[in-house]
Amino acid sequence: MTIEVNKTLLLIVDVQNDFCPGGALAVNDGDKIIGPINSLSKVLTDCGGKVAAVQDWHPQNHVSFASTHKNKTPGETIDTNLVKGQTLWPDHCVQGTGGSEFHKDLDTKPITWILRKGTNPNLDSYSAFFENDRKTSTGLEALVKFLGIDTVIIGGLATDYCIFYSAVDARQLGLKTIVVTDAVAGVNYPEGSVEKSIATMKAQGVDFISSSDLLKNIRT
Ligand code: VGL
Ligand code: ZN
Repeated sequence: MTIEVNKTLLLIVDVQNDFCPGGALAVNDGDKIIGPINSLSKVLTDCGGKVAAVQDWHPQNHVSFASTHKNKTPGETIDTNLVKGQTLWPDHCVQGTGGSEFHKDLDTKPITWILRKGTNPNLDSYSAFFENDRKTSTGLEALVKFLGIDTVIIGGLATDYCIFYSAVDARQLGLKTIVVTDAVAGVNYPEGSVEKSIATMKAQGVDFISSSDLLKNIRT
């Protein structure tokens, strides 16, 4: 795998307290991905690559929170004005709360851009590129184009939601897309969704590689 580092963007997705052990929407071993991400972001920036981080950043009473709706519990699905089949979650990543902060172990020094998504009270956004109506842009596409990026490397949480939608959208935008296997972890709700999402990403041309193998390619 050859990578032109100066056209490469590392996208660090939702490495926030609420998605890590002890958080409101904790992903199993969600904090284990931080070491590999820190190594990658350091090496990439040292070699002329670029790093952006994404934060899930919801207002209180967000449409994706079960608590916003009458008689709904997390895991249920609803049709909203804008989205058919929106999954409902526990309250998480509420703007300005500790749960929405980056995990303390994430090295934020190499991060140039921080993009917040899911800020519209009436519309969720799993993807870093397009919100859940699948047409409202977060602005990341414009940044990527402006910077002349042709490759995105993706790590973070969660494999079957924000990683999945971000990776599929990146492919749709014509970008070479690499998901780092030890730099992602999944919710796996419903059961089997991690496996299913990986199969779909592969079918869309997303590449999967371990951080150690990727680092070898970057350094040479
Ligand atoms: C996510 C569910 C709800 C994610 C965000 O980061 O994958 N999942 N909001
Ligand atoms: Zn969310």
